[in-house]
Parts: sequence; C-alpha cells; structure tokens
Amino acid sequence: MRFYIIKRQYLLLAIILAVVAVSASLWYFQTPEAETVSTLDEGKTEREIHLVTGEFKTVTDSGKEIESYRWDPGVIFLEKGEKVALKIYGINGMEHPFEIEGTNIKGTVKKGEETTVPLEFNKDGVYRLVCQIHQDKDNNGPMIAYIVVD
Ligand SMILES: [Cu+2]
Repeated sequence: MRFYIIKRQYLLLAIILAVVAVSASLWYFQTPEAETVSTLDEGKTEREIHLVTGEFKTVTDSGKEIESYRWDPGVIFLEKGEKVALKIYGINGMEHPFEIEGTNIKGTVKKGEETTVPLEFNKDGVYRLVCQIHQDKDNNGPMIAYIVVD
C-alpha cells in the first residue's frame, strides 16, 4: 500500500512536470520576437500634449504667504516640423494670457477651460511659453514652460 502511494506521488509529479514543460514550449514557440510598439500613428494623427496650470503656495517663517503659478509639465519635447496640438487646461488661477517667445503665438488659458494651441516649429531650439502676468518671481511666477524642439 505504502509503495503504491509513493508511486502515485511520482506519477503526479511527472504529470505536473510534463504540463509545465509543454506549456513552456508552447509559450516559447508562440511568442513572436519583440517588436517596438508605438501608439503614435505618425503622419496620420496629430500628437497631443497636455498641460495644466498649477500653483505652489506656502507661508514663510515670518508669516508671509508666497505662491507661484506653473505650467505643468514645465518642459515638453517636439520634433522639428512635427505638428502638435498643445492642450492647456486651466486649473489654478483665473486667467493666464501667454505668448511663446520667438513666435507670434499668443492665447489665454482660463480656469475650467481647455485652450488648444497648434504648434509646429521649423527651427531647433528652446522656446519659452511665458505667462504674461506671472512671468517672474515678483509676479507670482515664474510661470514659464520650455518647449524643446530638436
Ligand atoms: Cu499665469
């Protein structure tokens, strides 16, 4: 009886090993070689980049309240000649009139609204997206994002 039980355990182990070996080989032979997968359908769909307006706020040791409005994220990357829809959603701050230095692009981002800015740069460089009322630390800024074109 004891011998029979041991034999059954070996048989079970052998079945488990066989199942594992078969599944591993099936997985091995059915898995295609790794490919670079991109969700970007280049040339067909315009890429979207999303920004929001944010705000840092604190009180100093002397009780002074300081704050800074921000574009978030603060750096975005574009290929030269690439068409991008920059979509900026206004969260903090009532209104942010902005310009992109070195271009004639201007606009305003308002709280609770999304502003779409079509972008296409034909020259490499770092372009600054600057809020005209929060442009530096003395005006609740610096509210500047950097657009890196490469
Ligand atoms: Cu602003």
